[in-house]
Amino acid sequence: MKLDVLALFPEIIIPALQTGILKRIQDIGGLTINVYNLRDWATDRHKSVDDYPYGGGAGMILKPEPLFAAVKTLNTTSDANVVFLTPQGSPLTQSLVEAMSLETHIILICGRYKGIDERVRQQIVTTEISIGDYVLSGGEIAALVLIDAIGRVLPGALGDFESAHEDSFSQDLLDHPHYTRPAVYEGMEVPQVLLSGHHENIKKWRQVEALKRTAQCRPDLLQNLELSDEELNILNTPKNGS
Ligand code: 9D3
Repeated sequence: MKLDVLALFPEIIIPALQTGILKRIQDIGGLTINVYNLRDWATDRHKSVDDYPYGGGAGMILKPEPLFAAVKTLNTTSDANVVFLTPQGSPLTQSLVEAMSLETHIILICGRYKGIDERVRQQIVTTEISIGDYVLSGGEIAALVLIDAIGRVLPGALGDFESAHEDSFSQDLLDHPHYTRPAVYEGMEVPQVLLSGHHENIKKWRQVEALKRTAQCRPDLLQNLELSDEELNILNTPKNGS
């Protein structure tokens, strides 16, 4: 996959791409990322990328010329998915991340100021994405969130140990609790079942704990699931309600 990023503050994005899983997936050739400064496509002698809004009001708007020119340069085969990170976009979800991870060329446009000229949205942008209902100061950090989420699902990004661990059950639920040594820390004990070596019981315990935790912390996630009779039973058992 090739990812081209257009930003006014590329320095926010670049260092994060040199670490961890994002570095690994680029090193093994699964992902090529180029981060460009939109100002490089500014046409006037002041290198301006923004201007006042027609009709008045506070804040500046990204001018159309640099964005049209940049996308024309980058979208050489004119088949890229041109994604605009914006508060008005579709909410980012793991299924959207997985769908995007199958694409071959994505161009990410990071907004700044009040927004971009509407003609860019209409003529160039194919997908608009928001990372959640809160206000950021620009699209760069949102782009980084999207790149990180896509990068880690690409083939080879996760080591065998990390990826094989995701069994089919844990997909739509929150994670179960985790423990490591020591078995007793300041009087607080690790649940006995985890020390038992009884793999079937451990699997069952984790399933119950994941369900309990999801019901407690994110009941909205359970609304969208078809729970089995066994799972409903677990949730309706009073001792699990706490
Ligand atoms: C006055 C209306 N504001 C919208 C709430 C204008 C505005 C504020 C902040 C327009 C853009 C921004 C900068 N935000 C992003 O570029 C952004 C974003 C976000 O703020 N929240 C969640 N997802 C995203 S993706 C890009």
